[in-house]
Amino acid sequence: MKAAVLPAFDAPIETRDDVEIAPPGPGEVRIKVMASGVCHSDLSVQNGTIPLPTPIVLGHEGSGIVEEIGEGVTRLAVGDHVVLSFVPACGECYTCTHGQPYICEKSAAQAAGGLLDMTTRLTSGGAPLHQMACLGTYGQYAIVPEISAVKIDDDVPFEVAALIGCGVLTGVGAALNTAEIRPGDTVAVIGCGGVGLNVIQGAKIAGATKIIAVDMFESKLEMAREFGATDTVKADEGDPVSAVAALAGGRGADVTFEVIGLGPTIEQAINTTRPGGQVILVGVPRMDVMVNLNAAFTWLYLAKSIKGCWYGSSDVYRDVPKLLDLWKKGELNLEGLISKEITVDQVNEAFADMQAGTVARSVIRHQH
Ligand code: PAD
Ligand code: ZN
Repeated sequence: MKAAVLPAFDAPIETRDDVEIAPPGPGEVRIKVMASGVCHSDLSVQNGTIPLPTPIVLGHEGSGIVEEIGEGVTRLAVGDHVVLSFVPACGECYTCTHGQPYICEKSAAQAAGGLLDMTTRLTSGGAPLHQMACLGTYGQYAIVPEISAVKIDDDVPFEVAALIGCGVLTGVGAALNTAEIRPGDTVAVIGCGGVGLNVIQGAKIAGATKIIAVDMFESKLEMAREFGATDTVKADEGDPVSAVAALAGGRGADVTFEVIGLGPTIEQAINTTRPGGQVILVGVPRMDVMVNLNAAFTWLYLAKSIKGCWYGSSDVYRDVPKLLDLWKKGELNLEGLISKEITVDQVNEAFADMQAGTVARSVIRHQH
């Protein structure tokens, strides 16, 4: 089969035709991957921000059709259409049974670049090929754990379903699950890419009446307005912290989301939040990024709370149907996130477009 492969850290993506795929093992399913979004986290594997073993099939925002089921699979059947979840959620471990399936204990295996038993089902040129997030949606087919796929209705377009798998669950979930936004709140969103735009539309659904979008690119600020931002701040023109404060009654935002993953913008997010407000960290920083905070002022006298947001604090079995419902009612704009449909050979261009700020999302349509 054909797959876009990251051969080594910092190397360009290459399309390989010789990828062999093993049959699904117990608890696994074979997916015919139909569509995959290109997310910044894929690029972050290439540049070492998210360290994973190589060579690896990237892609963790996908949708497809179940083609074959392994022994003991009960949740899924051949022919089911699915959204792929970049965190497997077993429903049985300590964190799953404590309302935190987005950090399911089984997901720790993902760091090895394989499936739950830490081995991969892919080879290329006779050598093992890793799979990102137990998925690898830049491949035409994938073997994934049963607990990494959520059945959806057959009438949902695959490119829409793919985006749910990461950007929408993460961004909308950050606003609806991780944060506690109250009707009438002022919200700031720093970073308006594929994930940040979803934070913006989630904040609008949560009832925020002032949504301040911050980005380096005017093109992104325009998209932000389409997704519900009421005010915009161009990050490289003056100090974004005072610009947000001025728009937020001089006191700062009730809730600020950082959706980039850089030390300086994480500090900006903390400083643009009003005393007593919430800071939600969504962007994935490099492993060596440290934040130096004044303990007395940040937490104590100013009573700010800082929350990490992994996968929008989502329960995929609850939230995938919920988000699709919101989309069907016209409250979530998913088609508008798709700036470009591409083939699997065009991932390098999609990474370049993402960095140039010209796309919300590029979506790969696999040919079979
Ligand atoms: P993206 O590249 O589409 O968007 C990032 C945006 O940030 C772009 O619009 C940039 O112009 C903007 N930006 C960059 N630097 C600055 C700056 N200094 N000031 C203001 N704006 C700036 O990425 P994305 O939306 O796909 O992903 C965003 C982050 O979220 C990234 O770190 C990714 O790894 C992370 C992510 N987190 C989770 C999670 O579960 N927490 C899930 C998926 C993605
Ligand atoms: Zn992602």
